[in-house]
Amino acid sequence: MRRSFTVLALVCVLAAISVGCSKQRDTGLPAIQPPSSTSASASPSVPTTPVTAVTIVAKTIQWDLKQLLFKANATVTVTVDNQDAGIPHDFGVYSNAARTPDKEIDKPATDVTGPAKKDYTIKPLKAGTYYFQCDIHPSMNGTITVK
Ligand SMILES: [Cu+2]
Repeated sequence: MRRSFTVLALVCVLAAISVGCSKQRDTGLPAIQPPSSTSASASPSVPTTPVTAVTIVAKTIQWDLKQLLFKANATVTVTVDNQDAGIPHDFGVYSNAARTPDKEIDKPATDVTGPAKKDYTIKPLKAGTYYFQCDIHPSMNGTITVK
């Protein structure tokens, strides 16, 4: 009698645990993901091949890429995929992070208000390290390596 009560109690505890688990799974909320920038999938954000065209996504006032690799002495098309509804972004290139006006190499003529895409044509750059940012949100910035 005592033994069966113990077994029954154990079954109840297990049932409670599994119900608790399934409740957690059924919240309808998306699973919590580790930040992509610090996860093991670092390879997409650190390019290894210089390109003449790249798409950069603006979402929640952040770029998805912090490092770009451009081909030297070639016109490069940067497609800004602005996924922030009602928020404008643009893409400016500077010689350094001080980004004072005289250091600006490629000033964007217009911005793009999301959700929408816009191509920015970057004039040929010599090999070296440059800086990019959204002029509207300077915290959206990163490094361009040209080689
Ligand atoms: Cu912006």
